[in-house]
Amino acid sequence: MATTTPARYGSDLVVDLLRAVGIEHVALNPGATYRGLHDSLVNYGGNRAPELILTTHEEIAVALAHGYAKAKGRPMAAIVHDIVGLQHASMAIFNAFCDRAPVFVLGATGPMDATRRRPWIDWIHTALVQGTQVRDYVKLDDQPASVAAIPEGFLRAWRVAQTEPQGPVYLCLDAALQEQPLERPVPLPDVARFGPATPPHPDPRAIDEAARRLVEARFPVILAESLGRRPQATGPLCRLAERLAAPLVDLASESQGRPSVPGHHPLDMSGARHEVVGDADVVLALDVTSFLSALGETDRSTREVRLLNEGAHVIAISLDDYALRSWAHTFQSLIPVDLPIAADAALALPALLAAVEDRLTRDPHAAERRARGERIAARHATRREEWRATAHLERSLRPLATSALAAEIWEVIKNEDWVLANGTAKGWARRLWDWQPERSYGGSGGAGLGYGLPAALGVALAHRGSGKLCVNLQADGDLLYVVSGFYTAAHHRLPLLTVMCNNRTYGNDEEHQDTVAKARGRPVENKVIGIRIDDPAPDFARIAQGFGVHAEGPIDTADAVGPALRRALKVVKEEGRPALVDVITRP
Ligand SMILES: Cc1ncc(C[n+]2csc(CCOP(=O)(O)OP(=O)(O)O)c2C)c(N)n1
Repeated sequence: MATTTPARYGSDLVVDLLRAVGIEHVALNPGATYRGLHDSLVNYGGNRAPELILTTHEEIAVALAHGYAKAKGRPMAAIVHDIVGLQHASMAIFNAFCDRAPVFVLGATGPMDATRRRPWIDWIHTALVQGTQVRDYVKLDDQPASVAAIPEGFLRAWRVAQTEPQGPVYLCLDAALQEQPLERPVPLPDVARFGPATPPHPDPRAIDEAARRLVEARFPVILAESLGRRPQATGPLCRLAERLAAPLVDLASESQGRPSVPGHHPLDMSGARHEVVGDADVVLALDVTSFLSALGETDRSTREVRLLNEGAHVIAISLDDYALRSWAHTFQSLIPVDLPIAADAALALPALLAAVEDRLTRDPHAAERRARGERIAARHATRREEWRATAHLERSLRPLATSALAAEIWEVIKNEDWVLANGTAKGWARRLWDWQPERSYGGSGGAGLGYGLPAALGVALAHRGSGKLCVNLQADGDLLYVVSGFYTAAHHRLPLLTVMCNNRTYGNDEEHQDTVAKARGRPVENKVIGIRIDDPAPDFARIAQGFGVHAEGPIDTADAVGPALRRALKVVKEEGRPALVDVITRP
């Protein structure tokens, strides 16, 4: 039912709307273009539901809302000041776009009515149209031109952000409209009637054909990349693989997707694509965009891609075709797909599983299938054994190997109700921990650095009070873009355990400079110039302490990690405060 708002100003109405749709938190960095909204949130809304979360950079505000959306399964809002705040926010908006995370970005502009502008600043900070700055990587941008039009613009953006395929939206609020006194009450629509549409299910005929292909296949392989956007997909995914005796390859850790394959599953062959993809005659790709990474191998020095398998019949289930944009080529390489199915892959899985099970009630290849499953399981077990042995062998290295660090962390957290808010310690968390995909939120999506800490803070905010232990495996280079996120962590008492995987370098680039030097026959030792983060090495423990965060380090032996982590864990669990342990790892 529509209600009438007691709001007195345009920006009060925005608070009513935020509250009506259930947005609990608003991350912000202040700015005069939304002073009206800021006042309304504090003095009209009482700074409760939504509560302000103060960040020191707009990139942090948006990345925090990004992490929150993934952990909570619903959007929070970030408010960014006019042109300049939006420019700072744009990197994080791009990440959220690539990650298909529903982030509700509210912005503001100096009055579009030029007679209402203050000299200088309101002019240089006003654009026509501000949303064009991020239009290529939001699902929708809008700028209501009257107070009466605000509810419609707001609710459309709210709905669009959450409709699959999800993504960030940008709603720009004119400063003059925010500050406009309301002459008469503005009716507030019944927001329950503006929810997102149900996601698309697959065509049953296509599912039946996919089941036929998979059941008749000599060696079917299942690839997943961002399927973990819906944690409920993991159950049917595993059952499908078991029925087919098909290896499961989770591409998430290689490509910043959302994990969906449990690490202990006997058919898990993630990280060993090359061992199975080449033999496949049918490939089932679930929510996969990086087809070339999935089906090919890239030569680091020449950039040449060699396809591991050109003949396999490809069945692809995703909503990618509904998420196309022309500007950034996030759609990636066009590869032949024999059976493309436009549907939410997680929703398609139960139907596909049922169709496969139906066909397998009369399976002439049951014995062969069983033998294949056993072969894959044996290989899976060997790989896990090798990883454990590597971590054990590397334990004495100083500074630490990432394998040994991941093993030490696991010893401390394994009995906790943990979630991994960011990072994987170069994949070692997946290899050594009891890896349950629903406990992990994947990467930035857009590979834009400056994501880890703020997104992890969003995850910690989403889980605050739930008893879950939020862990952030933090790279140093990524952190240095957004290190002031520690202020937000301490100020809002966000219980996050950050462990630095501090290799004191931009490791990925060091590898590239190594590759180029070798290919060109130039001095490899120069690969560290303009790359290493040392001389002086930032002291992350002191930096974090300076923001009011419990911190220890630098630590460079495996033996010292456990005790420091236990002390940090106590701070996080018992005091509900953030803590950091800075561990130096091998470049
Ligand atoms: C905003 C942004 N700037 C630069 C890059 C290029 N880049 C990709 S990986 C990387 C190094 C990252 O270093 P760090 O976060 O310490 O992780 P490491 O590779 O050492 O594990 C850089 C600079 C990027 N992806 N995003």
